[in-house]
Amino acid sequence: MKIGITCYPTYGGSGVVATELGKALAKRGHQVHFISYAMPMRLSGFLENLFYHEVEMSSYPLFDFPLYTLALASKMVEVTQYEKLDVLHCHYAIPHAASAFLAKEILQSTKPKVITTLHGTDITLVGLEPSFLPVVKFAIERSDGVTAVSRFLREKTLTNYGIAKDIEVIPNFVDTTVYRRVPADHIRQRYSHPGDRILMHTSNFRAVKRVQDVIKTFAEVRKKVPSTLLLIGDGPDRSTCELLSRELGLQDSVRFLGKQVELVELLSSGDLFLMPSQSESFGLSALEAMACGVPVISSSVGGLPELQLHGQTGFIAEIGDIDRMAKYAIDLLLNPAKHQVFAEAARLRAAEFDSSRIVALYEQYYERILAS
Ligand code: GMT
Repeated sequence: MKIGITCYPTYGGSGVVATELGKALAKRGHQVHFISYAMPMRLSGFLENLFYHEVEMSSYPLFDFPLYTLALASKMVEVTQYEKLDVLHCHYAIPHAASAFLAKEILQSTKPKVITTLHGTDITLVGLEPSFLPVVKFAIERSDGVTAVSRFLREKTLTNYGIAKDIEVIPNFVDTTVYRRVPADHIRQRYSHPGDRILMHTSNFRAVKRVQDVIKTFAEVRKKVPSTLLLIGDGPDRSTCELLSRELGLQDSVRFLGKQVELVELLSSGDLFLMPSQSESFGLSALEAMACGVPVISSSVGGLPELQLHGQTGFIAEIGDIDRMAKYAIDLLLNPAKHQVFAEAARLRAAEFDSSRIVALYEQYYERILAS
């Protein structure tokens, strides 16, 4: 197949899923064309069957705001025409699905099938704003195929937008041959004190991630267990979090590592992964941690309970219940045998979301939509 993929190229789960999917499809012999305003973060190096088309944005005095939706639609038209794409696969509905609809309307003879994958806040937050809602609803309804990354997100889409449409649930995935526990003593030595247990969190530090709860939970854990907290990523809440760590006197044990591309060794140094999000349609970073044998303490929101199993791969608590999250963390960290059982269960659970299985589901879905 010839597949066009559009995603946000920067840090963020939807871009990661789109890029890993494109790479996996290219390895399986499909021709994959990424169409975006910048090279997706995980798309470095030469890969056979993989192409990148940059959406050029011209500036013009009249345009106070960049007209990305239109420029993207034009690029989709161009690439579809010249590369004879079968499918335009949009990750994150806003604005990609609307651009794809426009592109398809413009293309007369070479109409590709448009598939939209819903990831999270495109449905649960931004998409609900009055300035976007009608367009998001329309673009979803007019896509030839729609997938969601969890059952939670499918239900939210159907109810929040009053849409009557078949939405296929295809969960996120991880390559467990890459994401596995590797030696990481050098990371422990570099960032923590001898004998410390390592708690970990990776995110884009947006309010929805509740990174302050990570720090507050860690503060409780540290009263009982010598430990270090590694915070990976960057975003709007980082300064507040750095301030909070200092206020709590934790500046020597909370380490801010910023944005990182190579996560496997870092995750492999972890004993526990914390994800106390306000909203989380899937929780890809928790899955990556689980694949590296790290049990997860998470909130109970969205698709998280579809991924991690309470009392087996980690524990689930109500949003904001710092005391309970700390209690669960302390329980696991003070019981090495129990921790080991959870770590193995986390890895086994992650294997159920291995890319080899999930990428095949996307392939089958493309075939089904192309035949419709
Ligand atoms: O929806 C977002 O906030 C952005 C999106 C992203 O691009 O990072 O994250 C969502 O998609 C990920 C990949 O499918 C999921 O793992 C995240 O749970 C989801 N984020 C939220 O629902 C907050």
